[in-house]
Amino acid sequence: MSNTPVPPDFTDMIKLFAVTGRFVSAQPYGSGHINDSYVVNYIGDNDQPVRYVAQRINDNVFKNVEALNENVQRVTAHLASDAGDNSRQLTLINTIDGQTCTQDAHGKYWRVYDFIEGAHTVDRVTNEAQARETARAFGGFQARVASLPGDRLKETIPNFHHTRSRFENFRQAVEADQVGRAAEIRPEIDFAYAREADTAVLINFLAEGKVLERVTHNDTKINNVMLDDQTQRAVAVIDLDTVMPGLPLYDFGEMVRTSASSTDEDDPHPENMRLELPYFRALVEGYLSSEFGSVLNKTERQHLGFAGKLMTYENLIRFLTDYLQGDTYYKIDHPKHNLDRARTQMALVQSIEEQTEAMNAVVADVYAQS
Ligand code: ADP
Ligand code: GN1
Ligand code: MG
Repeated sequence: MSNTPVPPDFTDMIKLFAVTGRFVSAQPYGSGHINDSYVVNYIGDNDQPVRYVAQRINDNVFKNVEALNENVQRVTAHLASDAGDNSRQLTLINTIDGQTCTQDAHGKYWRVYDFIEGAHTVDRVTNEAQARETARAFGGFQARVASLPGDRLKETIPNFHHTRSRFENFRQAVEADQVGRAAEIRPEIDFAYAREADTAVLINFLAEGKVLERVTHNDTKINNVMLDDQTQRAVAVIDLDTVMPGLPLYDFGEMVRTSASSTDEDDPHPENMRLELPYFRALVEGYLSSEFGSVLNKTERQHLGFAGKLMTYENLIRFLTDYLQGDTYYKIDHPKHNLDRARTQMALVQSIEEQTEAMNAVVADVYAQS
């Protein structure tokens, strides 16, 4: 996914941060759908190259950037206090006057992170070890943020995984049909409407006290975990913008969507998309082996497969909503990008439905062996 080019006033912005040495260059970086990310190359005071990641925060998506920054600051500080011998954590670089971010001349917010070196992200799972590591990393992350001191984290995007309200937004987008695209995507709309009942399941469990709210990551897609270049082990969880109260099943479900699937989220050939059972097994094994594994209760354990379906469904209706509203939320590279994304999600929902029993049997088997 292309980021917008480096803006002309980039160097004015970056020199406000407590980065040391001499600025060399900056380039668009990464394939996230939300923020504009840039890798920034410096020559440090010791004449060695040093890199940073600068991000322009998407204030269309995050309406309260102050609250977002406060959350990220609290979470990164907490992770740092518990880092042990792992020095590779997401670390904010403050501005020279001690702020976590700054505003440019256009009022846009910028922040800077240390570049996590010797590690990489992947956009698509290609082996079981990656799936296992992803689940281990996010499970470990959930275990660590469980002891976050202080008040409840702010909701950086209200109702982020409230699938019922996501569905209502979708229905309204279909009815408003703002840019005249609804007729073209009737099969996709009907597919989503037919599964409306699923949207209430986890919300009802929460209301009935069958599952508990915890601090969760909420965006556990595979490219939000960094893997060591040599060992391929997970070294850090990144993209902390949506860390806030949520359900562990949302996090696990989102892992299923991107780490147990057979192709890219935006593969223009949806027939390539299916649920890969061996990757799903690796995810369950990785999650259970993490510090968080023992925290899950019976209802959560029984719905690990369903969570994968629900989160894939949620992404389906979010991509369709954005398509119907004229592509204002996610970055797109071409006019039908959101539709391509929606179609792979639809294929994945279908594939999960076809393999539900097999997925539940995998969960039971992994539990029996643990
Ligand atoms: P978005 O919200 O747009 O997804 P991310 O915070 O996930 O933004 O960043 C986009 C990409 O940039 C990540 O997928 C990762 O590849 C890279 N990235 C982000 N932060 C770092 C970092 N501190 N060190 C190295 N790479 C990073
Ligand atoms: C966005 O920021 P990124 O690319 O990691 C989105 C997720 C979606 C995902 C779909 C804040 O994630 O919720 O599941 O795209 N993040 C936000 O690929 O909306
Ligand atoms: Mg990301």
